[in-house]
Amino acid sequence: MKKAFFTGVFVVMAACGFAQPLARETAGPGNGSAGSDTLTRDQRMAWWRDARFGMFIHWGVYAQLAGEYDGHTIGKAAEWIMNRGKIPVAEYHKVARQFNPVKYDPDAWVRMAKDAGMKYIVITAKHHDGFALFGSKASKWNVVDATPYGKDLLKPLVAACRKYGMKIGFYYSQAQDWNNPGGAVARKPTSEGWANPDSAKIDAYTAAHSGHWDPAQTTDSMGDYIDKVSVPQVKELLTNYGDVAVLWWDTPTGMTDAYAGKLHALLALQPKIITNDRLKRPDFPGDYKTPEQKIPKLSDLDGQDWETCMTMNGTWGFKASDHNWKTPTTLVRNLIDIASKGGNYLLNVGPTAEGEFPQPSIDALKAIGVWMKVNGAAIYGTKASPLAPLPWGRCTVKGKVYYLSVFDWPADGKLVVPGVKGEVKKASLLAGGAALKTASGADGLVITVPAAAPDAIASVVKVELK
Ligand code: H79
Repeated sequence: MKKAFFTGVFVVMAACGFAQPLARETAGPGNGSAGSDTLTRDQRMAWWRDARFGMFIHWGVYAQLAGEYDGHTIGKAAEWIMNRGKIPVAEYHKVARQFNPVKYDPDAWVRMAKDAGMKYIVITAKHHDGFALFGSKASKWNVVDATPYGKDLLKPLVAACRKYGMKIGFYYSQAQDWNNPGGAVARKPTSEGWANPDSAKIDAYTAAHSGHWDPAQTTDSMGDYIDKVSVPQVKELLTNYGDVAVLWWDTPTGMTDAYAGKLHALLALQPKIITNDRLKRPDFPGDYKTPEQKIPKLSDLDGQDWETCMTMNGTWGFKASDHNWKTPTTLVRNLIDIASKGGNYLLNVGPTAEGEFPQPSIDALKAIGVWMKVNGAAIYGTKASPLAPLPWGRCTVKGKVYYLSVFDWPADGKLVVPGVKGEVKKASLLAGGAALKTASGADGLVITVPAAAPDAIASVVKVELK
């Protein structure tokens, strides 16, 4: 009883900005020692380190535009269209009045993620366009109040995640917001692919107002925006949806330690939550690093947890004209490469405005799932390779077991693995389970493999040491 009372007081104090929450091991400035009932970072991170593979979902009003405005294709990333096209606030709001995702089937979404072998989902609760996918009392610019659909999009997704044992996390653009007044703008708007007739006027305004392009964006200060929108909405997200596994901040433009402290304090509402490193640099490092659209080189890794987020084509939000899809082979090999370096893969889907995954994403998820069903042991709960880089593929380890994912199958039937120390108990193929002969040669362990690769994407040889 006593403990619960103190925790309650603590949360209220923290949420009011009186105190930094001390209930986290990895916090911002001024964080003291952790309380006795506090989970350590290792405890909070355990599921995530085992998971290795998650789904990012970028969804919002921009999906309605699908990369096109006024008959023109704008910019590269479709979720940036409002900024890249200098679209006025009132015009963008009109787009929301068409957003009606009647084909939204969160149960099917979660099943597709699960069948692909993904263990968590992170969805854009609010992207830089400020549009909340949830009912919010802090701003009318949300799906319930601003669209004909009129229903919270997160609630049923959270319910489906619970049903299928999927962890759910929220992406929240805490600083950048192009619709709620006072929100920051990280990059000057442009007319990429489209000449906005009001460009000259807009450019003059932009130059004088830190990148904003519409007076409606600057009727409040950033401090007011943080207090009136960002903090209350994060509080809503961490209060109204049960357990939230991840809070994924993005673009800390204009953040101060004071703003970040107010947002960070809210994490006390979810003692098990983990966060990325984008709340504010450098004093709020969060729990893991977030290389975007790239897989780090071994030499760039420093022992910290990390997650590569990546698109399946070239855009996060749905873009009708982007057909530049990565092949299943690339996606699976990316996942293996990432696991072999000890990271996670957060692979994006950008649903349409109607609420459907694009068919190429569905197909890719299915193909990944086929591989994962046979070879998932080489990914889940594994650690980075202790071996020097291998010319034919990648390695992950789990205790005394090595998983060798072979991209380039040896033509001579001999897979040479330098650097394996210890006696082999058993070597086998994950596909089919056939046992393989091993011998120790001058260049390392030599495994005799069948003439043809069992899997054109990657064949996994499991080596158990004594
Ligand atoms: O949500 C996704 C991106 O929209 C977001 N982070 C991922 C997870 C992001 N925000 N800012 N940035 C990434 C970096 C800025 C990229 C930009 Fe651009 C380069 C903005 C304008 C030029 C990418 C390319 C977006 C539009 C064109």
